[in-house]
Amino acid sequence: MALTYELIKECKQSGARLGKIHTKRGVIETPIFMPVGTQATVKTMTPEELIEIESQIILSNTYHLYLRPGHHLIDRAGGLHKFMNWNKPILTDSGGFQVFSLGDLRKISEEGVEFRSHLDGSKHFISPEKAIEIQTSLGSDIMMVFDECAPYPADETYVKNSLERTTRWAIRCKEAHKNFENQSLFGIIQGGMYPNLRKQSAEALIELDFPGYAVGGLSVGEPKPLMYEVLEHTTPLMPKNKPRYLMGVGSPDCLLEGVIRGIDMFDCVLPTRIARNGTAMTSQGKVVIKNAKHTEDFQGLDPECSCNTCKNYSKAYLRHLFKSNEVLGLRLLSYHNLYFLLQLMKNIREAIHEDRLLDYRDNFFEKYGYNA
Ligand code: PRF
Ligand code: ZN
Repeated sequence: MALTYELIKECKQSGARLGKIHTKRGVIETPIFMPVGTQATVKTMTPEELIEIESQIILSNTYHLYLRPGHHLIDRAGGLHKFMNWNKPILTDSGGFQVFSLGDLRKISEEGVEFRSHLDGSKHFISPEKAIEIQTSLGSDIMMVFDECAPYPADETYVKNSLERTTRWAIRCKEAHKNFENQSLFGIIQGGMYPNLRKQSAEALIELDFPGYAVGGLSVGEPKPLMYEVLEHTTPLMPKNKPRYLMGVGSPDCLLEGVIRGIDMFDCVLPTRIARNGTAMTSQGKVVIKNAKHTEDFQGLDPECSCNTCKNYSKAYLRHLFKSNEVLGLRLLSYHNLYFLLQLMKNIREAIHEDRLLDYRDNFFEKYGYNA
């Protein structure tokens, strides 16, 4: 068995859980946020810096690495960990979501998805078997089944057909997956915004006995209260003795609300993406660093943050870097935003441990604002 989940404690105030995921590359304390390294790099961050801010696991993408530099090259390099110099766990997404995001450039059939590369327009085909082959070459610790993430809104018939095909694809992924001593394969629950379809998907996948389960198809444009409602229906259907992963979610409010509804793992490009356009997440809410009011503000970004960016650099300096298009600005803000979210998760774990998660959430929102 490549991975086990140890349930340490259930929150007395909510559905939150404290746990540990044991992998061959170390223990992951949950709930956890996973920084995203789509192209075998968490944008602007060295792996040494990721360690410094206590990242426990990162996410990478099958689709992008298959197209460039190619999974065979990464295999020859000794696998993704060695290729990018990251020795802690890596989770790879299957490519399903990325391929489906291509819009006109793709064609879905029972067999798989035909698509054109966003890089050079060349034609490719990814099937469930191919997605497993690629992830096996990459050598990720956790791989994801090849799924379809239905758009929002979508009618019930469409979503039902889509989730049933996703279930058939999950069976094919499981059959293609051979390296289970070293790599764990997670199932992905789909079903859109329909509680009955979420139930159908969860039951079918639980039957297949994956070592972990993700909730896919959320944070695709629906209002946040609806996402919370769907989660409330879905997590109680998921096994207690396995990790639960909410895919593509990473704003502070959604992390808190997700944990409260029983989610253990999250990933999102949000912290690094908004950092590169000059937005910092801070304990007092978002800071838009180019704003003129920071011109002569010689204080750090976040008075409550003890990351290297906040300890050593002023808002005036960071603003200057962004106004001058200096790359150091992107690095310093990415570093802070990731530190901020990882620290938030650490605080959440501590609050669950001490049975005060709901108070922690209320205090957090009071300072941060609800419209995160
Ligand atoms: N499926 C996969 N990856 C994903 C999603 C999904 O539904 C989402 C939805 N938010 C993000 N990433 N495979
Ligand atoms: Zn900071």
